[in-house]
Formats: sequence, C-alpha cells, structure tokens
Amino acid sequence: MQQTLILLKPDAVQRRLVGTLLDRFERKGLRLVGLKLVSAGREIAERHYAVHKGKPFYESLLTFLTSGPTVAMVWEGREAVAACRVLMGLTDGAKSPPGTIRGDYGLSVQNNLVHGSDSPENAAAEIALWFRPDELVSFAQTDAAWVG
Ligand code: DAT
Ligand code: MG
Repeated sequence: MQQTLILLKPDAVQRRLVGTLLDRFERKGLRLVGLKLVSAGREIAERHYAVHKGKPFYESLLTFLTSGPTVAMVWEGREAVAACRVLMGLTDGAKSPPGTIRGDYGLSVQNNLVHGSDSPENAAAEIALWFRPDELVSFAQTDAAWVG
C-alpha cells in the first residue's frame, strides 16, 4: 500500500489549524501510520528542500520551516501520494481552488500550510528523513474494505 509524507508546516500550527487539516486526510479514507510534533532544525530542513537549493526563495523557505513546530505525518492508502496532492491543492494559495487545503486557508505561496510528497520515490526518501522505522505503526483499519 502506498505511503506519503505530509507536513503541517509552522503556519498551520501557529494558526491552530492542526486538527482541521488532519481531519481532511482522515476523512478521505487514508490510514494514519505516523504522527509527531517536530521542531525542525536547519539540517533536516536543508535535506527536505534540497531540490530547491539555489532558488531565490530557498533561504526564506528554510527560515520558515525552522521557525516553529511542524506536525509530521505518514498517511497510507491507495494512490496516497496523488490523493494527498489533490487534497492540498496548488502551491500558490491564491490560485488554489476552494475545497483544497491551500485554496481554503491561505493566499501565500510560501506559507501554504502543508507539504506532501510528489512521487512515491520521494515519499520513501522523505518518510525515511522524518521518521525512524519504529515510529511507523502498521495496523488493519476496520473500514478498509469500504473506503479502500
Ligand atoms: P509544493 O509544496 O506544492 O510541492 P514546491 O515543491 O515547488 O511546491 O516548493 C516547495 C515550497 O517552496 C512550496 O510549498 C512553497 C515554496 N515555494 C515554491 N515556489 C515558491 C516561490 N516562487 N516563491 C516563494 N516560495 C515558493
Ligand atoms: Mg514539493
């Protein structure tokens, strides 16, 4: 079953949106297999956003991600990576449609509340970056046959 890394970034925590946003993923039918509050330091932030190194917004992005607590989660389910990207919406909140997290809760590009892996390969690397294997819990969800 596919897994993806979702971060509720420091703006989501500061704006008290953790419960509201976590609810979106839970309602979708995804299974929660990892969850923790992390105060991200420079090293994990650099590794997480390595693909953006050298871009004009890179330093600001690192400052943002290290500016306060982040909720790190692993969600599992059929097509979990793509399904979560749809829930998130577009990168730019101003252009993201209503009904998506970024469309419903912000106008910013940088402070866009949520991170989601963009491919199964990147999901595996990002999950390994943010979680130890023993922090992930595998279990059978009782409604799996219905939402699956
Ligand atoms: P996404 O988070 O939708 O996968 P991304 O991987 O292209 O988007 O970029 C990572 C983050 O960097 C994004 O969530 C917000 C920030 N970002 C991207 N493009 C930006 C820009 N042009 N100006 C400022 N921040 C930007
Ligand atoms: Mg991305």
